[in-house]
Amino acid sequence: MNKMKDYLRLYLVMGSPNCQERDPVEVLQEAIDGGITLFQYREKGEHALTGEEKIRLGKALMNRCQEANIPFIVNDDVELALSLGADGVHIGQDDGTISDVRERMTGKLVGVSVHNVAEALEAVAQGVDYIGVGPMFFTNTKVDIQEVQGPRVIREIREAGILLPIVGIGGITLAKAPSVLEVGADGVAVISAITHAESPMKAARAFRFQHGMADSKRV
Ligand code: TZP
Ligand code: IFP
Ligand code: MG
Repeated sequence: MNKMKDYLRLYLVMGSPNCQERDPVEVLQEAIDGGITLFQYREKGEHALTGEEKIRLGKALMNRCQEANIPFIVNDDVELALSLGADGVHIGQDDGTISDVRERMTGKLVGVSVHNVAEALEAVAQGVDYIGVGPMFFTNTKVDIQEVQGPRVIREIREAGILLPIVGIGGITLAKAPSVLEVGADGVAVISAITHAESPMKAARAFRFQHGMADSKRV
């Protein structure tokens, strides 16, 4: 569990639609060089790749993660996660029952999106490895988002006695990251703060060196 908490420190979530004109493999490599600690392949939204192309990009991104010893998680798609040999999968509340996914991903990481204490308690009961709580702040990156609840939900989840590794997500910038960590998150998950940065490497590095996020292990 402590290892999972370390992995959540700076979690990059990304797919080709988040990279505009840039090569996603290059964006990921820069982010790795800047110190991300976990990666989720989320190929979603307008112009998202499908079929063979989605698989091919997934393999290329997974290779970079493996070279850097960073776990590679697939969003939503259990089949893809299993066929690629990914380290885990991240699912939403509507992506099949957690227990079914937990069973199919034996020995792998399973993360779940939660929005309140009740969903967090259910995730604990189902034996997930971590929960993603969001959206913390307003974001344009995901269209079907739930209501913005702010870091308060994470505080409530911690106050309910839940010790599970937690990452906050949604509209998190360098300036807002401390408010997410302060309420008990183990790390922050970001898309645009890194993928839209002029230098994804410098953006990642800035998060890592911010108060409470730097450690002696990497970078
Ligand atoms: N889930 C909740 S908010 C979000 C996802 C995938 C998008 C986060 O993107 P950004 O650019 O970091 O706000
Ligand atoms: N949280 C996370 C994570 N990923 C998602 N894709 C999501 C919510 C909708 F960062 F992994 F926790
Ligand atoms: Mg989903």
